[in-house]
Amino acid sequence: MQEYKLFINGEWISSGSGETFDNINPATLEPIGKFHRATEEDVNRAVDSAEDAFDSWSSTPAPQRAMILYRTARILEDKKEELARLMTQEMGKVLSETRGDVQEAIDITYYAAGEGRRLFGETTPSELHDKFCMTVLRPIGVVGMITPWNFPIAIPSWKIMPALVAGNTIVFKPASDTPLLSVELVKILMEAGLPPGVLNLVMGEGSTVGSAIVHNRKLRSISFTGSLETGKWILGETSRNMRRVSLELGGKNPIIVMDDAKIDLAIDGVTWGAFGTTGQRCTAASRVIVHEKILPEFQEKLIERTKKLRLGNGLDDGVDIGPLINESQLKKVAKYVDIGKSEGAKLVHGGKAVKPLPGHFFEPTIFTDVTYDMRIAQEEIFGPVVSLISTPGLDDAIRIANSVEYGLSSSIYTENMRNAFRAIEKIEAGITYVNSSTIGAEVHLPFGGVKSTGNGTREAGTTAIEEFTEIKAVYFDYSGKLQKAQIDLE
Ligand code: UN1
Repeated sequence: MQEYKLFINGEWISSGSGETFDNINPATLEPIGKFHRATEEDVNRAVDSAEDAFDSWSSTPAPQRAMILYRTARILEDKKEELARLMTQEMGKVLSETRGDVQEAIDITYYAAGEGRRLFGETTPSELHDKFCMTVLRPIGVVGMITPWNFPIAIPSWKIMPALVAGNTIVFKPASDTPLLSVELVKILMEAGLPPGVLNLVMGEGSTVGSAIVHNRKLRSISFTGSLETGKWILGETSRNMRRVSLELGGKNPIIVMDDAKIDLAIDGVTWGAFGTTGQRCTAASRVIVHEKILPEFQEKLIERTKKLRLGNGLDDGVDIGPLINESQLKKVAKYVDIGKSEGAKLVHGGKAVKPLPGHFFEPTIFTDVTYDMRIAQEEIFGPVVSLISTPGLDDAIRIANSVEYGLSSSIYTENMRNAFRAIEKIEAGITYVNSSTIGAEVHLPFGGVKSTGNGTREAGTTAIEEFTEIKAVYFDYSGKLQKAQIDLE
């Protein structure tokens, strides 16, 4: 079986312990490769190599850094199909979605490359004579990145590309369920001309490798996408040594369907939002808050549509839903189905693990008669389980939408402008869609959420650069004499 090593200081090297872990295809349970498991010393070596590379990389003019990203984007385009196929084998989601994942990486790479000629600061008059004020952006330094398995190339690219164009150097740990696409991404960046040491790849579990990243004080910033539990742990651990932390955590994203909505359009959106990526997106639609007047019709149509979805290997034509990523996710989803039943929700479709292939498949599952406070309507399941909640009207629907700990994505289906704008104004979330599902964020808009979804940062969009730069205020006095701000005012 093929072995994949760590990438430190421009070289593929074996882990210090020589240990490896297997990467398994979640549909077939066939092994994909052996990946080197980094030790704490390996992580520290990666950080030192990024630190050594920082001076030269951060001094390279940003438009020249950007040229490497333009080349990267073009290679990603050439390899889109190959990468998508590898991703389906590694992660399980269907080919049309893995193509989308690679496209998202291409999009953010071009977008970040464009920022190379746009790292704008501000200029402003001084309150004093013969003095000029401005802001400039500086890179943060060596940054650590820890990424999830559900978007194996898009999410690493959201972080890596803006960080690189801004002049940072990187230590990057992908999820241990999907390290292959990260290896491929690193190879592509190197082929595009990234100097050694600028990007270092360490692989392995969060409890060891992730922890070594979080505890290495030379890292000036940690960017993490993953679970709320791990996010809280990272914040706690880093609070003792004052570092920047950006967290993108969970979601319990609602779709409100009003009685004036186009029902078939809403059914399309709910099916895609709840069962796309087998429900394994932080933006997945897991609660559908439906106006009571249309609930019976909506429910019937949703069940009818869901029955048509085919589970299987994401590489095969006609398959709509791939497997869950691993055994522990399968158990978690099954546990939540039991919780839903015991809370008194009505299971009207799905609810079981199935075996079209040896892997971790779970039927798309619909619960009705769900109340807003049940655990299945409050906690992130990260699987193909959707809860239908009845509502008498918009104010109540918005209250339910806001009743959870998270606030990432949200959506409303309505033909009434007033309802739409009220939802935009009142729903507590980082993203609100009108008449489309909760998933499908585009890279040139900020991505992130409120409440426990994060700590206030946003990725992508113009905020992508904010996440990876520091602002310096510059005062340039050309008066030739001491001038005191706030005092020498006339
Ligand atoms: C995630 O689930 O962590 O908007 C990211 C979307 C995708 C990104 C999802 N573009 O669903």
